[in-house]
Amino acid sequence: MVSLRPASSHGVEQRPLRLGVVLSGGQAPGGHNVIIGLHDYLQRRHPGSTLVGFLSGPRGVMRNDYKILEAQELDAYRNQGGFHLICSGRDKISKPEELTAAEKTAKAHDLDGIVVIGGDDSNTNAAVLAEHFLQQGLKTRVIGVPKTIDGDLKNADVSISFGFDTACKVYSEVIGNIMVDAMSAKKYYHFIRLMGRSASHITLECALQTHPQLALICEEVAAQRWGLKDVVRQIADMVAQRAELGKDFGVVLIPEGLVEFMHDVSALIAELNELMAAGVNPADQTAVVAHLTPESADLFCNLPQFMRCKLVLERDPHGNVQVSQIESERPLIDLVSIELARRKVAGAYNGNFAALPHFFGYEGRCSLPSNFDATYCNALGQAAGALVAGGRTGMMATVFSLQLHATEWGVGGTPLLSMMHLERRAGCEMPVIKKKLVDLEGAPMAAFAARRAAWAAGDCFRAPGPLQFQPHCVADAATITLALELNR
Ligand code: FBP
Repeated sequence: MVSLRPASSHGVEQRPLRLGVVLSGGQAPGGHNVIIGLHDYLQRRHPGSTLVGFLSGPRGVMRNDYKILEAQELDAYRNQGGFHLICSGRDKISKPEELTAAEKTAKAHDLDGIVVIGGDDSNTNAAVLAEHFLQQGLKTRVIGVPKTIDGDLKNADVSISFGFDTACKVYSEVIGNIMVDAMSAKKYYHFIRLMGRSASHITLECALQTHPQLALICEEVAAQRWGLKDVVRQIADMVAQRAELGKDFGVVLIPEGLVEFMHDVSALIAELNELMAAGVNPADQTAVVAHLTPESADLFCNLPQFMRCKLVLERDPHGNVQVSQIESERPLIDLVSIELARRKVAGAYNGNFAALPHFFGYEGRCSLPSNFDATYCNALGQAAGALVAGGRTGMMATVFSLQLHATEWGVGGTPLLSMMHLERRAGCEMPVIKKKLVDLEGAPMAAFAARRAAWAAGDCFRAPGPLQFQPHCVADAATITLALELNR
């Protein structure tokens, strides 16, 4: 890890630099501020520099599709949501011909560096690119910036990826509104699926913010080896317990990645991944079933048709199942309904169960950034610029001491290689940046576990309201997750 310190201009090389920047993967609030922070850094420290924005993600680097980013245009994007200044994409730069195309682009612009703003997969790409440029003797440095609302790109040196803070606050606002409605009407259970591909950080933070009746945490589901039936039983137990108290309403939070963590469904997905990598046509469900183990075939056939279709959807370019398109809240409602009907017949449940499905995902990814994300992103952009100027490559820009006021934050960089491990993707072992899942022994989980029984039985709803309306101290503060993790 390196840490950056302010230097006086005296003795520091101030020659103009030529830098490229690319947004990669899903949107996250604050992305524009990273680019603006980078631009501000260049203008201040290396006047006359050029910033090349590659369009539509890594594809723009490979095709040399770009625009030059100037102060006047950038000003209109300061503190705005979205990635529409240069847009993003999920392409990978990994095959030899793709690396050669990126190399050609770097040479064409005579780039001193490229800043890759992305999540774990995109930063894996950044590491590969940095290595390739070094091997080819290019002067172009590659620096990553930790982006993803999922909050799973973190480690000892990276406290949180940008976008997590804003997305959680936006989701918490709407969850809070739904809770107030549930408490007013007293007739519905709301099943709310929340974005976050694998890890349940978003669901956990939203639970800490809003106090739902039940929040499933994927990492706990995996640790307990719960299957689909166990999850359904958990939810039905809570509904039955509340029915005894005369309450037929509440809110259940479901992490988007749940399907990949229930042991039976995850075994099925792993088998499907191998079949698809081996060339079995996913559209031919008879052929698919013929190749599955009896347990997985049984589960697959008992899933609703729409879910079967989603499970065999083409994987994204990084080999991931597209969980955002799997509406797991719908079959869960159906299965809980069936379980409660069974209990009713057995005389073990006497309530009325009416449930509504919701999905909160894309609307949280492009919101105006919170004060925290806006400031954090600007600092990340400046750090990335300083790392390139300092001749570093294969590093991720970092900002530390985030639990303190922004004036006391520090900036630096940490090697991308130190974050990698081997993972099975598209049928083979690949070195990728390791996702940080929820730590079941960590402070946020402990805080949730200590309160969830009370939240299940009681009506302890909390509606935090829009982040723009919160008093300054709240809007500036980071998430409860970060406060619990860093303020120990
Ligand atoms: P990144 O990891 O690229 O930041 O993307 C995160 C995410 O928002 C996930 O939470 C979600 O599952 C996925 O993107 C949706 O992807 P897409 O935009 O391709 O539908």
